[in-house]
Amino acid sequence: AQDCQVSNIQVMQNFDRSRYTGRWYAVAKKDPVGLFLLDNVVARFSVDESGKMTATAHGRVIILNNWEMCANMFGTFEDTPDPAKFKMRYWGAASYLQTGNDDHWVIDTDYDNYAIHYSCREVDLDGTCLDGYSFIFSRHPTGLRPEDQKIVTNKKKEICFLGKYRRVGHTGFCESS
Ligand code: DAO
Repeated sequence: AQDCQVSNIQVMQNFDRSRYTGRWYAVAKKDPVGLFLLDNVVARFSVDESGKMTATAHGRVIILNNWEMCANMFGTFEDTPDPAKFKMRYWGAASYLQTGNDDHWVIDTDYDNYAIHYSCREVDLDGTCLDGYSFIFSRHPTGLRPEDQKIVTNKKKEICFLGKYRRVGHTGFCESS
């Protein structure tokens, strides 16, 4: 099932962006080269009047060598022919934060408990992902429910990121700002 070709990765069927809205807590992350968001990552998705998906996110970051702060980020999503695949343009509330334009794919979600996100920034010559990142999101700050863990592990395998995730902690660092 998994040949690790980015073009063969299965995404969520009939993705429903309105059911995806609201708060998601990142509970695990596979980092890209030059990681940015460290922990305390919470994303909030919305759908505007015209039906476009947008998001805000915050997370702890370390910038300029050693300055720890809470980054407030914004994202807008451009639709593609696949309803679960978006192009995400993102930027920070402050000019020194990261900006970019990444793929943003929803691999799987039950909308109420878990979601698996995937983004490959650079596809290798052999069609596999050379530089990518992925968030495992939960609706619950405490983490994934035991019954969702097996599904998530299988999907990590399918996107060829199994074993590459680290846990994302929530200590309240970004709650005051
Ligand atoms: O943390 O290393 C990284 C890469 C993540 C970059 C994207 C951050 C901004 C996201 C904004 C909207 C939401 C999901």
